Amino acid sequence: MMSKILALLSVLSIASAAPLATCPGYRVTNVQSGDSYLVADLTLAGNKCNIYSEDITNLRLTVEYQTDTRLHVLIEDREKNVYQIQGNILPRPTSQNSSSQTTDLRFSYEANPFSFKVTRASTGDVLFDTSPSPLIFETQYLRLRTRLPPNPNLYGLGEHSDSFRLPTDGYKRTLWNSEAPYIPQNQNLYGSHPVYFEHRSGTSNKGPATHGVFLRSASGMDIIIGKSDSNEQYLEYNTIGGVFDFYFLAGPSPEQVSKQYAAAVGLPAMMPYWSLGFHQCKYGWPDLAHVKQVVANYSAAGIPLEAVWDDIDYMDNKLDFSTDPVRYPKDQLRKFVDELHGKDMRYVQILDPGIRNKQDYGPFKRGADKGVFLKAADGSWYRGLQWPGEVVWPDWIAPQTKEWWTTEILTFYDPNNGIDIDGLWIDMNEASNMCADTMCLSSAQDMEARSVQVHNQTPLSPRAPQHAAAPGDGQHLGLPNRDLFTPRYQISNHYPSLSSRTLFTNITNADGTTQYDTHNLHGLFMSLTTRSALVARSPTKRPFLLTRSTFSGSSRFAAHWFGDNFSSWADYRASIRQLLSFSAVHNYPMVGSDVCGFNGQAQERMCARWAVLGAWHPFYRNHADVSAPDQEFYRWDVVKEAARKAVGTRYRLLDYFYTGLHYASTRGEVLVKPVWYGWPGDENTYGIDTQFMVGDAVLVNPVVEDDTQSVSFYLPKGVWYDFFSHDRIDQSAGGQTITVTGVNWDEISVYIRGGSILPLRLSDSLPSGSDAGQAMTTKEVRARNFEIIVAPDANGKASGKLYLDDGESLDSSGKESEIDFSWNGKRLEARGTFGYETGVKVVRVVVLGDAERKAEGEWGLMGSFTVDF
Ligand SMILES: *[C@@H]1O[C@H](CO)[C@@H](O)[C@H](O)[C@H]1NC(C)=O
Ligand SMILES: *[C@@H]1O[C@H](CO)[C@@H](O)[C@H](O)[C@H]1NC(C)=O
Ligand SMILES: *[C@@H]1O[C@H](CO)[C@@H](O)[C@H](O)[C@H]1NC(C)=O
Ligand SMILES: CC(=O)N[C@H]1CO[C@H](CO)[C@@H](O)[C@@H]1O
Repeated sequence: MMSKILALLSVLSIASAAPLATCPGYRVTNVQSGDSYLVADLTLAGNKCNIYSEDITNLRLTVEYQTDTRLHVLIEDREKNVYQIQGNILPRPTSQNSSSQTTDLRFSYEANPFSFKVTRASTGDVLFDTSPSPLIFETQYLRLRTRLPPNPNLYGLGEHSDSFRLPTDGYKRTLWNSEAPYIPQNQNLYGSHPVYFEHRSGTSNKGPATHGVFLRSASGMDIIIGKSDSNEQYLEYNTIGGVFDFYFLAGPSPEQVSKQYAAAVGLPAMMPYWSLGFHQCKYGWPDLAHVKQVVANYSAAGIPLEAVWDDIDYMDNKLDFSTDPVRYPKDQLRKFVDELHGKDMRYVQILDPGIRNKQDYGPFKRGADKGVFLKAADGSWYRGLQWPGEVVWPDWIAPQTKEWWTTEILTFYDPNNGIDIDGLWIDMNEASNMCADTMCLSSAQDMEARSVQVHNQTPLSPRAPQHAAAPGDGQHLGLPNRDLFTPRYQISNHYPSLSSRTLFTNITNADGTTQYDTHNLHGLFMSLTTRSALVARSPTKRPFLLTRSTFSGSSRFAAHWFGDNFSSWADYRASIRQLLSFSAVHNYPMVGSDVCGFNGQAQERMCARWAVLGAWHPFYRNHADVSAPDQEFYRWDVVKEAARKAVGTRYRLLDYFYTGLHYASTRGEVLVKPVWYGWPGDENTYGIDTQFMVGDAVLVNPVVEDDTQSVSFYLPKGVWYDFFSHDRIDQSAGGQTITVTGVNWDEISVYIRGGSILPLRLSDSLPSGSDAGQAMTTKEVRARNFEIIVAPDANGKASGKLYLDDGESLDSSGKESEIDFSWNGKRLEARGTFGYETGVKVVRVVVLGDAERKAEGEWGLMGSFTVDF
């Protein structure tokens, strides 16, 4: 009896008693440095503390002054066995060998115990300082803490639905990609973006400055922001693997940090022009006849509908690459898509990663023949549960998977005899597994409810996974001999364990890495593979792809929506916070929420407000769950009117959005930004997450309270013009909170910032001179003439830009126009390059002000021009 109790006690002491502070840390030896780098050995400075696993004795430190604004600090195991993200999925930023004498970010260290600081040379500000506690680097637990100034302004670390500026005490961000119905706050959601921006307001002799910290790690982790017992502010990384691979980004302006982050993880993909149109989708449309009615009813309501989306309803028994023979017969679906194309409309379908494992199912059979699916240890396919029933999952890392997936896409979506889609939507790619527990044992009810075939075997095999490469080969494939299923440090996943509702973390990938290390990259790998299949299908066209699960760098391949939210005012507000985090911090411009909410019943006024708000998000799609009532905009009078006006306004601004996307995809500029990006010295702006800027010219202030018609918002310093009435507000003396009342359900407060020039499409003007009325498709928008809105600043000056191309070519080089407008108080000048051939003209110039001025005429967009007032 006694001995048993003792044994139990000793187990407990390993698990919880050893205080983290007793860990010895590391000491620095063998330092070598040059003007642009420093390398050193780190060696455990005492006895192993083995808190959650085993301390790694020998580490290597590499510091690179990569550019004048990017500092790389890598702490890795000397043997290079610990997993690091594959370079082909997220290429490493390379060093330009900047000089440590000229960069703004300086690295310094303490040798024993090792800690380091990153200091901004120009101000002496310490940006990162790991001295509060010793570095812990174990086989399955890593910890690093940095000291921060009190109550720092921190942003990012998504995907989450929390406040845009993160809480600073008792706050934990868990990064572990997961299906997350109802996008709960304070929990891990579908994607992982281990990057934060910190903004400092400056002091009387130092200006405001922002910097960024990107941890290039796909490991599951908890990032804790809090205050120590001695009330010292900190941010602490607790990961279950990987290495500490930091990129520090100097800014100093927030927009510069965004650009530096884009340079580190890759620029977002340029989107086709049409994808800025309005999209409608619904899970649960019963049949094709119903979908046709939706299209007809939008048309009858006079609301422009650009793209129709089909959720899994179109599939035969929810199988990828199939159509339901009764409800969506293939020949009729083909005819429907042709009809849509005839009306210049678009069609998008969903695909899921789970592949039904049935011998007579072609995609499975062909995949199995090529060996593309993840395997259990005994060599059988690793199985789980998804919409079609029992499924297997592609190993996106296996080279033959790309070939197989591309062939399936080329065949099923062959324009000549298949479904001629315009884009694809990939879902459930966290990956989501519907088994209620890790062993798939208590799933019978789940499955019955979904009327899928019962699966009565555990999807596992008993033997341990085999590494494709031998341990100790120094290839970053992951340490051998870890507990890949139940690591002792448990991150705060919102499901009970790491493997709950996803793929088992002890599954081995084709290259020898394991799901334990690559889990957070599943959506990224699937996005890369699917995008490349779309390019193979239409080699000269820009693909359109939407993904649910993301990681840093996913915007190179796909757009993103914020997942399965709720039809509530709370989630209407959450969409703004998510928009800001993704667009401004996560380098993700093409994003939006399910407008009017995915789950639950949309209420008329809320849906009207959301229809209007959604029109100011880059990606604009109404979508709802099978369990939710229909919520197409035309179903309520108030919403119908709101949507008609909102889409009309959006379509006038479509080239403004498109220009923003172009510069996001070529220069890393930020399309949607928080107010503080424009006023980094104004502390009133730092916490704002109910307003946003689209580009530099437009401030959007939606009504955010439930069921009200008034809104209070902050109007920062400057001259402003109401977008709709053109009324001028002079706020030059300083920012102020403004209250606007009587905002109808179809209205929204939008201001143009003084100093901007906005090119807008005219709804009623064609080059032929005839009046065409509201453009119903983006193709019609592209045929409309422009008016140029000049909004002078306090000095009477303004500038702006316009980018034009054919809207769909993958490579537009030589066929683009990049036009810079400037206004000096008397003359508008348009200069730039004019490679895009267009008959569309500027037919009106409006100079805003207390006395508005207008010039009408015809100015072509194939060369420079001036307009004098
Ligand atoms: C930077 O220095 C390294 C090491 O000397 C060298 O291999 C690399 O080519 C250099 N890179 C550039 C961009 O000069
Ligand atoms: C379309 O409108 C017609 C006429 O109002 C209505 O009967 C029908 O139910 C609507 N269908 C859909 C799918 O909205
Ligand atoms: C993964 O871990 C579970 C739980 O211990 C175990 O049942 C299973 O056999 C393991 N699978 C592999 C492939 O090692
Ligand atoms: C971000 C947010 O407010 N999410 C909410 C979505 O809806 C569910 C259910 O109503 C809430 O639990 C979440 O908090």
